[in-house]
Amino acid sequence: MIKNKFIVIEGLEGAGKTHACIYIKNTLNKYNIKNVILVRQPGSTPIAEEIRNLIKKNFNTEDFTKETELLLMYAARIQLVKKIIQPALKRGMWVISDRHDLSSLAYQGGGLGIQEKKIIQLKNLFLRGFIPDLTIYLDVFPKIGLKRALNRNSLDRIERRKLEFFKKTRKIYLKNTQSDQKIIKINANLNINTVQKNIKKKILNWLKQQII
Ligand code: Z5A
Repeated sequence: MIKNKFIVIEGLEGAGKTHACIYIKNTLNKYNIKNVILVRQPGSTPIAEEIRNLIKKNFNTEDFTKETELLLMYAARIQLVKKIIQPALKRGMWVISDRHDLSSLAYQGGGLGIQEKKIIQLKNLFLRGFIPDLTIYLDVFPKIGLKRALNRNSLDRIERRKLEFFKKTRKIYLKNTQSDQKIIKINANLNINTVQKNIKKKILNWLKQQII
């Protein structure tokens, strides 16, 4: 038997997170874990989706301060955690989230330069000890990820930032994912079939360790 879990997928745009979330859900289903919900951050509740639209919107007359951007990310996160994720976990559901708090450390910390300790204070204040059971970090070079994102749609406000922003973001992802036992790093520069094969191998191995 395996207790239900909270799994997070992290990475830059175009890393393949959305694909990975669906792929992991299907893999769990095949192993008879059927009670799985997918969420995304920011978003996945009516209020958090409104915040998402606001964050992604290009304003011609005014830009967000970096602090506003961080607080909006956290507002959406808390809304989702309290309204959907924690109640679902309590009901015995598995939850897979496309992004979580590592995104704020990487984007608003690494990319925008907000001090890490301030972001961690925010995390401790509102998320307290609530942490994912497993995080899969899909590591992609910014140039490759942005090219994939650009092939798919027009760029939103954050995606329009310079390559340097995403290099700094990736640097912090790499720093924060290197020595945590609950984080698995996958090379997402490879073709999608190889990435999926590697995700499956890691997930199945991890599941074996979760049997109680
Ligand atoms: N953000 C933040 O700043 N701080 C925070 O705390 C949080 C978020 C939570 C969310 O936008 C934005 O919010 C995001 C970070 C910021 N902004 N940026 N920039 P989003 O949800 O719209 O964007 P995203 O999270 O970056 O997702 P994405 O662009 O949709 O990328 P993805 O989910 O990682 O990739 P995908 O949709 O699975 O695949 C993208 C395309 O690449 C698609 O055409 C695939 O077929 C292709 N793909 C995927 N994998 C491969 C491989 N391996 N090879 C070739 N092609 C591939």
